[in-house]
Amino acid sequence: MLPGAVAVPLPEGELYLLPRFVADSEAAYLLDALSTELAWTRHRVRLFGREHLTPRLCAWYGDPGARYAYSGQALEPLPWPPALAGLRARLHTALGLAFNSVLCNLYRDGADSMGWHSDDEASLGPRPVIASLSLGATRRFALRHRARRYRSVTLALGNGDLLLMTGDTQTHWQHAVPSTRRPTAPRINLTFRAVGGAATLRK
Ligand SMILES: O=C(O)CCC(=O)C(=O)O
Ligand SMILES: [Mn+2]
Repeated sequence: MLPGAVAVPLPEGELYLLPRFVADSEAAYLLDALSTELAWTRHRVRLFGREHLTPRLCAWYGDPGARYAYSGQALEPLPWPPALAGLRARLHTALGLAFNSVLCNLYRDGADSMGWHSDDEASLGPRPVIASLSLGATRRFALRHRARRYRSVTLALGNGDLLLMTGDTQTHWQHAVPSTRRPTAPRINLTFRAVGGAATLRK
């Protein structure tokens, strides 16, 4: 078992939560630093044949060549800034996970969101391991089974929490971060990925 991980029961999927993987004060510092230092932009995505801008800000970092095919477009990664390189190294040391890229999402307030999707791009391999680190405001993270055979699952992801999605999760489940009308402070989520499918989970 991964040190500090809580298994979240998910039929036909595999989900682990590591609450406060990053301590409060460091998470607050990272939120601040990454908010200003990363190259935030709204990505263009293709949904049902139409182009949209993401309802949040995004940035894509990684090793050279870790190109990410994302909703109809291929993104070339920017080189690792020190703060993201440090987190990637920590995931490797603490959990034995080797990632070559990270998709960063900035939810400026409750109106920013992420629609239903699975991270099932071919470039991530068949049973990808995705490590998702949350910084800042707590937001609802919802999962629904694609064939609707099981009840939806909702988690509250708070400052410093790390969520690992692996096994068949991306094959059978979709996830989303819904918008909310409640006054909501900014949140950054970093989803570390292995383009080429290299990360394995040590249990
Ligand atoms: O913000 C989150 O917690 C989810 C992000 C996500 O699903 C993604 O980047 O693919
Ligand atoms: Mn996702």
